[in-house]
Amino acid sequence: ALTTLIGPAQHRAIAQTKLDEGTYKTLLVNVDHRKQISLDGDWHTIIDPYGSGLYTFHNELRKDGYFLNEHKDNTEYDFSKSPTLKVPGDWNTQRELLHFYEGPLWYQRDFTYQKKANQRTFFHVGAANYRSFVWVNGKFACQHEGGFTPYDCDATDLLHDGDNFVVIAVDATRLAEGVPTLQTDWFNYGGLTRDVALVEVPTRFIDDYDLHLVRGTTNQIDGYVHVIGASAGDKVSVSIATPTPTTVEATVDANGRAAIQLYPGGLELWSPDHPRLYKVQLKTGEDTLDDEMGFRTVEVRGTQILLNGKPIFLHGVSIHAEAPIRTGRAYTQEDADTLLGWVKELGGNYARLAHYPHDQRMTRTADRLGVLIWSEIPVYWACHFGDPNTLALAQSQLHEMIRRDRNKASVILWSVANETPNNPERTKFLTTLANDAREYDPTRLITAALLVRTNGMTKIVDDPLGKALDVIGANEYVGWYEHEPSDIAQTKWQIDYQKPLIISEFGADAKFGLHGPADKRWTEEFQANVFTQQLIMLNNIPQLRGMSPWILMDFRSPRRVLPEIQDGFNRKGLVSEKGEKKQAFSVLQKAYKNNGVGKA
Ligand code: GCB
Repeated sequence: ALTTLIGPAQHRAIAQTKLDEGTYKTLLVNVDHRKQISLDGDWHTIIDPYGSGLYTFHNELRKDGYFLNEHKDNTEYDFSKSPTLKVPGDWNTQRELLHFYEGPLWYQRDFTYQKKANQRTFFHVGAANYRSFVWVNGKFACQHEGGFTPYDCDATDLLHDGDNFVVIAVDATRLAEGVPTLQTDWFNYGGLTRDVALVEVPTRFIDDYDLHLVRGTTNQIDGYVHVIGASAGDKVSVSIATPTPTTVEATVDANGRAAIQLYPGGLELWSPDHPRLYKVQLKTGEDTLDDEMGFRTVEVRGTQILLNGKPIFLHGVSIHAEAPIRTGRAYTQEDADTLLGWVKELGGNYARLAHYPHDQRMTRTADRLGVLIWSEIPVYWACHFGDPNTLALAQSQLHEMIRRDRNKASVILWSVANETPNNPERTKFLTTLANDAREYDPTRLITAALLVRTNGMTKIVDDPLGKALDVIGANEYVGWYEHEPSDIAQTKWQIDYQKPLIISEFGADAKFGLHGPADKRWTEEFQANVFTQQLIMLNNIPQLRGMSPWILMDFRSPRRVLPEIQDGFNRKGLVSEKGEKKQAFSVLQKAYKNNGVGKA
């Protein structure tokens, strides 16, 4: 009953449509180093709240939907006369009319193309929130569900020489059984929110690889290269431009996979203080793929997190993919430089990228700047943990996240969830995800942000999900959602796991420029005091190994409606959405710069 209040049946029709053929099967790794024909820019758009571009008046799938991009006498739409939106970019902040619109919305663009022999062409979408359907020259190419991970659809046979067009229907309608589910504390920016491009590869090409430093060593790099279009016995080579450049050749097996092992000479290990990246080149047949990679190990020993074998403390902050100054979904290099620049300015060595995978520019930039990264899938709050389709969806987003970023030295933590309700169904669901992540990438640490129980002035970490994790993440809001700031320092902690603990969130709202006494909520002084008291409390937790307070910058959230203070923004930022620093910024900066918290 509630779902019909959200929108008429057809409003949800596109988001819930499953077209049977063409679900993408390929996901190109390191696509930003591939030759691309960018399709960024102005796309024609049609707002289609009833889904009439895909459904007939009796709600059957149309054979002549908007995807045909027709111009007949009786055609009742015309992309060429419809207004444009910028790609990449959420639609909500580009046109006032679309501020709270969740879709569906149709995108169309013309482009010219020349087919080349012995080549495959993929249509790459960096991210489209939440579901999207791609047609090339009127033919269905692929669909994707999940708003924060990339996909590639094979357009080789759909393209022709000369004029071509592509139509993408994007629906950001929230679905109860989706990932994320209906309720979140962030804005549901819809649209083609990241780069769109054509990517050309030879018919035999590298789609995926993994190269990582082996734990306990300082010069052994293991992994694999996966090749599409290869025959067993085909060769691949991997070169690393260390002071003594090292190349290894390997042979592809019947599954297209070549195991790699090499010992580069003079390898300097990557760390936040020394974010050394090396040029890496992979080759097979006509395909050459370059990368820039750092090499380091990360592991847990008792309650320690070890980076390159040495204990490390994570001085960090949480970040949403929200664009500084202009607001809206972040996607530019400048956005990444600004956000991660603030982390460096704080004296931080770590960022939690909440609550979904961010644009690849963030992890690339973190590699370059030396910022350790926690990366997360949007399994957030009350997902439908009993639904096997929801699990499959979470698994595909987990896979896509790991696959895209597994060659980034900065990324050390995969998080499977945030603040989920503690019940057996949920524990089973998330344990499956944690085990999947570990199996898919045994070189990193698995975590989740747990809710913490309260008993009087004691915070208790005993969520059974902790058993499945390498590192315990815990969110707590002592001094904001519970108790007063003056209670924080006396709060005791009972942690049932002998594992490293990261306080993945704490914080308080403050409106930039609002001043008053330290016990007056919403003022900068109140927030600064919460940070001061929290740092005292956190210093007394012996197994604390890191923190990522909530949050670097104010971000848009429809839940935050208090006039004159929130006005549609969660105000827990250390800086406002315009980049103005609040007092708490310098409280945290002083602590991080003086190493005033967290002795590893
Ligand atoms: C939380 C959530 C985060 C919210 C934050 C808040 O615990 O993990 O997404 O934005 O609290 O401000 O309430």
